Parts: sequence; structure tokens; C-alpha cells
Amino acid sequence: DFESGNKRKPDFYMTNSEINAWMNDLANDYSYATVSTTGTSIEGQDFFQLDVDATIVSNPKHVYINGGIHAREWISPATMQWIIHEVITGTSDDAVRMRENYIWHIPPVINPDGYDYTWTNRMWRKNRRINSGSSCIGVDLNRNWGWGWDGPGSSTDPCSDTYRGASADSEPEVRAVEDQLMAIGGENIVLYMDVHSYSQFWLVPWGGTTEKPDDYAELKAGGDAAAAAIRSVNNLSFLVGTPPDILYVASGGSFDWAKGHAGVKYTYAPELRPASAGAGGFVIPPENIDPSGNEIFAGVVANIDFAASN
Ligand code: ING
Ligand code: ZN
Repeated sequence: DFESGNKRKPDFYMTNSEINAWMNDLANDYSYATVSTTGTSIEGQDFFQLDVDATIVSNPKHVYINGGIHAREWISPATMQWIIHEVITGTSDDAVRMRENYIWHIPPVINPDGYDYTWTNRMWRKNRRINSGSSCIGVDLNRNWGWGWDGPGSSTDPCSDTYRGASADSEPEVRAVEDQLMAIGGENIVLYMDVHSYSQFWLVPWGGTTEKPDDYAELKAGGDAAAAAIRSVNNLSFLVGTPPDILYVASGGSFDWAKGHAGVKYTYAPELRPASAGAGGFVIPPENIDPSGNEIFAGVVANIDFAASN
């Protein structure tokens, strides 16, 4: 499918190397867009992010959105590409306002080894770490973060799809994002999101406990604003709530760490379309990429606008 020089909005699922080529070609045309290295995976492959530097505001806040933490959730990287394209080239009032006012950091595939592996094993979720003392491969990168690590909803079994890893923050893919969030500083980040599929949820912290953060009402209201914006685009319903309340308890996730450790106030984990396994689950046709991008960008804008004014 991929032709070199393609800088269009994504309309098919690209491999990791195609996504990287696409980002580089797109960024080359715009002075305010750059591609930089996020980190190096457990198999030694560099992975990348697209950064957009606020074009008019001085002292802008940052927006950090990572995709592809789970290998099989292909709509996540593709939707990240859509948002990258819109923030860089979009002509709508919202798109222009977003690139004028914020510094964007979007690594679309933070689990590159796992994503590569899904081309031959479509349902792979974890990274590709070789676990010592086990013949099973991989750590769940959304159970490895060192805030509430080893709590409920994570596994000590290397063969489990929710294996938490041998120690907190043991995985290089996790540490690469953590280091950036710490370097930027939580107080400078207006919104952090870790994008998954599927179920059509806009998940709010905490994931590892049924307790609610002190500022839960504000986080929930920000999510409600996102869900309302999403509904206005394609009439899809997104449910807003914490993982334990609407999905399952899950410890050691990125958005708990980003809020609890790095101090970002507004952190979320959207679960993109479709709504159910019956509607395709992780494997949905590429015709979904454009509508997903449209609705999720609207949700992100509404969530940022809420966070910036509260
Ligand atoms: N869902 C997420 C998972 O890691 C989640 C749900 C998000 C839990 C954020 C905790 C924190 O299990 C999928 N589909 O991966
Ligand atoms: Zn996931």
C-alpha cells in the first residue's frame, strides 16, 4: 500500500517503518514540526515522536499523547497519525488554535517491537522482552509504571497478558516516556493521554484503586466534555469513568503514573472504537481510521479547552 512520499491522512494501517517514513516526510514540509527519538525498545529499535512547537504563544503548555502501548490496538497508532496530520496541516479554527497555543508531543507507537510482531501474530499485546526464568515473552507496558505497581489487576506471571514486569519501570519503552514527562514537568502539561482500543470509553484515574482522586469531579467533567464533542461528530457514545468502575481494576498503568508521580492534573486513557468484540474488537477495517481521527480530535480539543479553563 505504502508509497514513499505519502503524507496524506492515513487511510490504511501502516507498519512501524512506514509510519516513521510518513512522519518524517510530513514534518519536513513544516518549520514548526519535528520528528525526534522517544527512546529505544527492548529489542534495540529506536521509536519516534512528532512534536509541534506552538506557533504564536510564548510559554505554552504541553500536550502529550502516546499511542500504540498495546501492540494489537491498531486503531490507536492510526488515530495518532490522523491527529498529527490535523495539528500540523488542519485549517479548521480548532486545528489552527491547537497548533498556535500548545506544544504537542505525539509518539504514535511506543511499543514498536510488539507492533511489528502483530504483522505475524495479530493478537499480541505486550512488548517483546525475553523474561529470565520463563519461556514466555513480553511485559504488559500498561502494568509496568511505578505508581501502584504490583497492585490489583496486574499479574506476576510472565505468561500472562497483564504481566507487570520484574520490577517497577523495568521496561525501556516505559522509561522513555517517563523521562520526557519528568523533563517537561507535570505542571506544564495541560493534558496527558494514553490511547487504547477498544470499547468507546474515556477512562479517568485511578486505574489501580477504587478510590477517586481529590479532583475527580474536574477530571470527570473534562471527560464528559470530550464525550459530548465526540457524540457531536459521528453520534458515537463514549462512557466516562474510572477503570474499576466501568471496566476492571488495573495497576501500574501510565495515566496513574502521569498523575500520581509526574503531577499532570488531567490524565486520561481513551478506549477507541469499536464498542464491542462483535463489532470487530481490535481488528476493524481501515475505513474506521478517518472517522476515529475526526471524533477523537474533537474529544481532545474539548478536553484541552476544559483543562485550560479549570
Ligand atoms: N485497556 C486498558 C488496559 O491496560 C486501562 C485499560 C487503561 C487500565 C488505563 C488502566 C489504566 O487494560 C486495554 N484495552 O488495554
Ligand atoms: Zn490497551
